[in-house]
Amino acid sequence: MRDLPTLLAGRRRLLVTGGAGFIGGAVVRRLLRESDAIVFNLDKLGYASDLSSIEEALAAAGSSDGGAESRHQVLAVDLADAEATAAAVRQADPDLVMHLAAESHVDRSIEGPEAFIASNVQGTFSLLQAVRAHWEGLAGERRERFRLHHISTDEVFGSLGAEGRFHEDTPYDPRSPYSASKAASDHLVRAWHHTYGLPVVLTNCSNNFGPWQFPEKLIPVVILKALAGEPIPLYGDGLNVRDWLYVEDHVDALLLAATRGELGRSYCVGGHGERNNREVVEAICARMDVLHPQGAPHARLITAVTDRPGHDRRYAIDPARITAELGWQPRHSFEAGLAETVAWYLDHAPWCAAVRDRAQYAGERIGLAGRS
Ligand code: NAD
Ligand code: TDX
Repeated sequence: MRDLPTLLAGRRRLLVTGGAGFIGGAVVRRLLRESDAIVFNLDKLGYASDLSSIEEALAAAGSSDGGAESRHQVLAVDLADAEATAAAVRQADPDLVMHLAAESHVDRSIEGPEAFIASNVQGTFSLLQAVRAHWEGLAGERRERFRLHHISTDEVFGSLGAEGRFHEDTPYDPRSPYSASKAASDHLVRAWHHTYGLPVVLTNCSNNFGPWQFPEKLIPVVILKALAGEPIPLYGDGLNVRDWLYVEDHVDALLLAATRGELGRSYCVGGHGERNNREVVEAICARMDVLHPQGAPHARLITAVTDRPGHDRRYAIDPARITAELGWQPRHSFEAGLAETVAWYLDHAPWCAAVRDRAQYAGERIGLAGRS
């Protein structure tokens, strides 16, 4: 990948929404480490948010988060609040917006869909209106260069059978409250491009994994259950397939699409990493046997539990467009990324405990919506 300053091509003021979350945090760290841009991190600082990875990165670079000249400025704003969002966009005065803020956990969307409509639909609408006003006020080169990059998911395309892969022309068919809210946000972004001319780029990515992911998603849940010697919950028959991508490879794709993607175009991102859930869980248990032999064999903890309501069977991405047009390639194999991730969680047990405590989430099953 080209170096970041070359990609940014003089864009100095970057607004990242959701930068206190898992993927947004990885984007912010990369921007702080590899460019001299000022990053405005707009986040409602919700249950899944944590800034310690960014604070660590700033400390390593010998810089802090406090001063007026700080390269990292946190804007604690809920996008569902249109006025606060407009004020935050005016304050950031951005050359580029990367929109990652969203409620992101499917199980929580089954339990409480309202928050997903508020953040993902209403929030994206507020942001689009605020960004449109900002862009219409720009002139000259700043207006020419400006873009909004909307970050979305492969789940908008629905569920695959045994064959085929999602691509940019796959019809939308979302089936969970989460994926429906993300599909709605994609449609809003495209509408603002077609109707108002807002310069946008979209990406739809498959399942991410890596360090600093809030421990409610499959991979960190399994690591922490195995470490605690507790039953590892495998939904249904364990044969649902996801296309796993290491988070830093997603960040590569996002920075390419945000800066080099064709306006109005979307790019599917996936890592050629298809695995069924049983394979993923067994691979984690095997790593745990090496790194935490006291608990071996961890696979004895794998426990079939009631399936997720409406559980999508298979996701898989054909990343041919982003590979051919933008030169993107994943740099981590699933095995290498997983080994790093398992080791990272074992080294960060206090962080996991602290973020779970703060979120009042102890690792219990969510999202059965009345089933048991
Ligand atoms: P995350 O839950 O770890 O972080 C999301 C962040 O957005 C949180 O810090 C949260 O506080 C913030 N946020 C949510 N609603 C907000 C609002 N109304 N106003 C301001 N901030 C708000 O999620 P993630 O896994 O980092 O996902 C980031 C984005 O990438 C999401 O848009 C998600 O749909 C998309 N995505 C995620 C994956 C994945 O596997 N995790 C895959 C493809 C796409
Ligand atoms: O304890 C579990 N046991 C289990 O079998 C959990 C938490 C999940 N699962 C299954 C459900 C899925 O088939 O594992 C698979 C992965 O589940 P999640 O980690 O919850 O991810 P998924 O539902 O696939 O959605 C993720 O990928 C796409 C992200 O959470 C989304 O934000 C992203 O858009």
